[in-house]
Amino acid sequence: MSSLVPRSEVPLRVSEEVRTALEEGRAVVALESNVITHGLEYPHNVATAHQVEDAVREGGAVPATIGVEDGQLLVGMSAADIERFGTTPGIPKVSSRDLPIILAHGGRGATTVASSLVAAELAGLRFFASAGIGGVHRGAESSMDISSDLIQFTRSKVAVVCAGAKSILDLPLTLEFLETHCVPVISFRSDDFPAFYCVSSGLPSPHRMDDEATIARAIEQHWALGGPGGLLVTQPIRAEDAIDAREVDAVVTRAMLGAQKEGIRGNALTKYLMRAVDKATEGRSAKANMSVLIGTARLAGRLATAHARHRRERIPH
Ligand code: PSU
Ligand code: MN
Repeated sequence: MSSLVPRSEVPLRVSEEVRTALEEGRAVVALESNVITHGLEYPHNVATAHQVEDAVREGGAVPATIGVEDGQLLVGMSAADIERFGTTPGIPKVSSRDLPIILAHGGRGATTVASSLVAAELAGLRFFASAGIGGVHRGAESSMDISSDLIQFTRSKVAVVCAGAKSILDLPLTLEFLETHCVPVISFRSDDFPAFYCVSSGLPSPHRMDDEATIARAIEQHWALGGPGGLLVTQPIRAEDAIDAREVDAVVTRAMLGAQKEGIRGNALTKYLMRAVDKATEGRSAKANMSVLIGTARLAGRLATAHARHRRERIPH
């Protein structure tokens, strides 16, 4: 269907491999590029981006890393694209509302969860994997800092697999927001909502499911019921790679004060807080980061595969 609908004004460049997979009804998983430019340092960023793509393949799906270059939305960045993004300083973080501007300028940008979902949906992708999503920030009662990732979940029909969100955010408020906006949250083989570095945020998850086929059915039902947006599927970090929750909490609380003093706010805050946690936990957070990215990518690959199978079985050739 998508090839018959003219997407005239959107400069979308879908890689050969991704296009073929979609045409054949095979599973594809979208990935963001902001984590390459802003989440990790070179050369870990590039190495990790490849490991994440490999993990999607292990799950049985085709990876599609998303970014913006020459005013085009890239869906399925090549190894050369990833290397360029990973080594070029100053590539801006581009969220949903920045997309039209960067496309009009013919520019380049690293996509966040939100803007990656926009591109993924346009290309016909149904799955996306990320380590941690943006959410409601601590102190949002006065700063009103709520990531557009959450808004985009209500708009893009893409299932998002993640390890929850970092406790740099207000996780209870993030869950409240998702409930208010009718975004289903399913935790894979866990009773708790995870907190990125930590197996549990201490908050119960709204729903638990233990097998991929049931989750694939729930995703399909969400859309069959007319759900206009996505769902969140969480998987916690492996226990052996986790960092103690009290330790992360203490660091974040200190970093929040630092940010206040230095006047860091808005879209620079996420990176500032993440760097503070990285510094305070030394090598452990980088290791945890990789573990989370790879784990969620692999699960997203498996879920996308289960979902593609579910669709094939329902729609006879
Ligand atoms: N949380 C993480 N790691 C990240 C981000 C969030 O644990 O890399 C990035 C993602 O790209 C996410 C974005 O989409 O930050 C959210 O930024 P903001 O809060 O400014 O919307
Ligand atoms: Mn923000």
